[in-house]
Amino acid sequence: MDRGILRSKFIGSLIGTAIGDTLGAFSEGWVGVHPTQVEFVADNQSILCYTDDTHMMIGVAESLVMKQGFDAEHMANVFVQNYQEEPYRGYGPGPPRIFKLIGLGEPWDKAAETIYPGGSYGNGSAMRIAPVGVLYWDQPDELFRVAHESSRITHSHELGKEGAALEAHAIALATSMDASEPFDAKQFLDKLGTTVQHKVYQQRLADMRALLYQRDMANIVSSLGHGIEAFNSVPAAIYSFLIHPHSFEESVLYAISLGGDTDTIGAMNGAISGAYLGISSIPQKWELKLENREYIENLANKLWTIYSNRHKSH
Ligand code: AR6
Ligand code: MG
Repeated sequence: MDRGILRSKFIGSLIGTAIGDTLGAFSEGWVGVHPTQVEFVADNQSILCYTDDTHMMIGVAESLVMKQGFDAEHMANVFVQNYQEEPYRGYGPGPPRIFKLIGLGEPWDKAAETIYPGGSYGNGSAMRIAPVGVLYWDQPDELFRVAHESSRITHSHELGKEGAALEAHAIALATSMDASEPFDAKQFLDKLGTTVQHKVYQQRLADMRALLYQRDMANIVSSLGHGIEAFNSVPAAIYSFLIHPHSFEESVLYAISLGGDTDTIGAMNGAISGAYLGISSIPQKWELKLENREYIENLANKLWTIYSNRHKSH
């Protein structure tokens, strides 16, 4: 693939996460939201401020860049430090409790197991996974290992880890594909299906396939969910991309219109759509208003450099 296009996909996925997050932030918890409402709110803001979804995605990227790859303990400490600096970002209930324990000296791989039976299956580890999805898009073993292990820091439940891995896989696939070629949603689902382990996610993939032909919104929400749990939000984000592969704007607005955990479904959708279509697909009217846009773009470029160096040495 052309290197310029590939680099643009790295940037598109990180900025896409942030745009989906900022656009969906005001309607979190709503039953549904009309796309024109989302546009209206965005048009009337001078800065599009992001929430914990993007803040944690930044933490993932910062750690990958500083360590030139994945180091779980380092990433955990970056999360803790970022949270201490900006605790007002709207974090879910679990992570701040884990960060406190790690701050008190609890090992990174033990703290997450102390909250919720079996650990958390919230969507908090899938929403931040874009840097992993692009950096390891062509290394499936590393992609899945790092998705699972990075999830474990805060979301150690099997369903939490698998949600992060499914979202990472969708981002990696989107990165690998040439957006000028015809898009085949069924093939995309087939590929995702090859790595999905748990029955809950297998069922969601089957539901997505059936819903490609029957696009009733109430049915989509009742089958795929729009909640805070990974299995009730990652599928909605992927599905919204599958039925709008050629437009970042339509894809993200649709994902948010499903209601529920709108910022997170928007962020996870934006990560996939941005990875498929590249940064140029993201409307300037939003991109230019994004809080800390240059910083996020810099992180994407640094991930790109790590990726490029890895390929030079082979
Ligand atoms: N058993 C029962 N409920 C659970 C379990 C479990 N094992 N795991 C999670 N939940 P959390 P997050 C429920 O706290 O994933 C921000 O607003 C439980 O109700 O780990 O980081 C972002 O925008 C728990 O409170 O947080 C995202 O929308 C909830 O799932 C969201 O928060 C979330 O899990 C991310 O939250
Ligand atoms: Mg959310």
